[in-house]
Amino acid sequence: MSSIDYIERIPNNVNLKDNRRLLRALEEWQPGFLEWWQQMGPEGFQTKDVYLRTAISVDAQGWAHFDWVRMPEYRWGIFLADPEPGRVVPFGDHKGQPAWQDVPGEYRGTLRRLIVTQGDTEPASVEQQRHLGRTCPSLYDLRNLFQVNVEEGRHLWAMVYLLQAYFGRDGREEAEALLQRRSGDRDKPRILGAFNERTPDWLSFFMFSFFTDRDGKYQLASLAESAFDPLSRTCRFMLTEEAHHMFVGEAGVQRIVQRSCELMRQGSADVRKQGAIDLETIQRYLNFHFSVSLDLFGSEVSTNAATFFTTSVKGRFEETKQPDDHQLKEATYPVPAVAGDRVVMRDEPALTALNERLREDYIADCQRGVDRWNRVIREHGIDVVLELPHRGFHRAIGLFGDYRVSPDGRIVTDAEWDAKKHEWLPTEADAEYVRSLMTPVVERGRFASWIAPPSRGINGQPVDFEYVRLV
Ligand code: BYC
Ligand code: FE
Ligand code: FE
Repeated sequence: MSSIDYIERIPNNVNLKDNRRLLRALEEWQPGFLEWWQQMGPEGFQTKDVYLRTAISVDAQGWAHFDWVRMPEYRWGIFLADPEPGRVVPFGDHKGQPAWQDVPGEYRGTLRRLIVTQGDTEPASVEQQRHLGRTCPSLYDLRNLFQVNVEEGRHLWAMVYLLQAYFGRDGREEAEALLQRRSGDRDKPRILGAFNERTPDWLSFFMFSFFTDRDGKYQLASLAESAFDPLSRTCRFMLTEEAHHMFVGEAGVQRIVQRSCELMRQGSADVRKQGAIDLETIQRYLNFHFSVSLDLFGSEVSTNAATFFTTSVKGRFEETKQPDDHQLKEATYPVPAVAGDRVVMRDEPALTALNERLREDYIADCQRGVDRWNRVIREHGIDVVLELPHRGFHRAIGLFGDYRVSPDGRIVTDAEWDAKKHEWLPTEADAEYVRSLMTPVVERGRFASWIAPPSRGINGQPVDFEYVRLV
């Protein structure tokens, strides 16, 4: 492919056409990306036209341009939010200094590692979701899945752009390695735990988009505060796309809840008999996805987190709105600790407690979504409440990784855990039942038995629009 075509193919606002070195690096990387997409991207449907949103610029008109596209021809672009003139570093040791337009030598390793960790999650999620198209509950949902997938692909481009543009040879090697690791692979797994779990069915997919993409929101928001301005601007633009991913998750679960509630209100004692998913099973899936997503925030007490903040590399959620000195050298923050068989709170230096603080912001945001699901249940006159389990429940990373914690926050014995875990986490029988529902529905305007239709379509189109052209 000639470089002229290439520039036109990659919508960007980073002046790619005048940066020959970067252009060459991306040209070398792109075939590997496309090969990865063919191999590990959505299974089937690669030759079908999908009604997709493509970002072609960052302004209000351009960032959500809708059209019919075959996924391998999606124009994965590179966009940074507009620069804030005179931006200064908002926190840490470099607070008040001009934001960095390049990577300071002493923080190269730290920044590279954060960017690689972020970048690794993007293709991982595409890999996890690659089989789902075959069992879609509707054309509308199929399109939403593919929208999320191509945008996660673009998020990989966003991180690869930073690696290629600012990290020289190391950056090129990391960009290559991002295409080599594979979700769930024994020898070359993805970096973070949740991204090596399977996403075998659509209930898992919606839970993942609600809980795990929301980790993306909080991590990206923290990185958007970074002194390294290109990272900050990249993340700010990614956040606009992230909102749709969380919408897909929240609305998906809500429609499943709604369907079950409708059947219950009609007098069905066992909604499984009518091909819907019972609220108990939904609660167990929620417990699983919430807990593995909590692990993504790292340990309660983390010197890594303190270093990221002190060096002005990674801030807090809404850093500039925090009413403090943005350096936190003397401050403390309560974090959970275990005393006997109880979870208590203990003050730690605020700097080392930053992971926990971000996790708390995240939990509060999750709770708001769960409240909206519960409103649907209540409106059907049903006396059930979905609940987030205690943050110590089913954790692998940090303090709670060493304990068994019940959903209501008690430290329990192995015996109690073994006796109750079937009530708390999806069982093999749950998974099998949910799997049994996963038969594709691809007629326009039709929806699977276990999910209610959405209240409206995408981009003002009707719900029965032909979102994916299968013929
Ligand atoms: N799994 O001090 P600690 C998204 C490692 S999601 C495996 O507790 P730290 C998306 C850790 O690396 C957003 N390993 O943690 C969503 C460290 O290793 P070393 C992704 C883990 O470093 C859906 C050691 O344990 N973005 O965008 O303070 C679809 C001790 O770590 C895990 C980011 O994560 C784990 N869960 O914080 C698509 C942002 N947790 O140093 C996309 C960038 C920890 O001993 N990453 N470890 O070798 C970060 O900010 C940090 O790396 C973390 C960990 C918050 C993840
Ligand atoms: Fe993403
Ligand atoms: Fe996402």
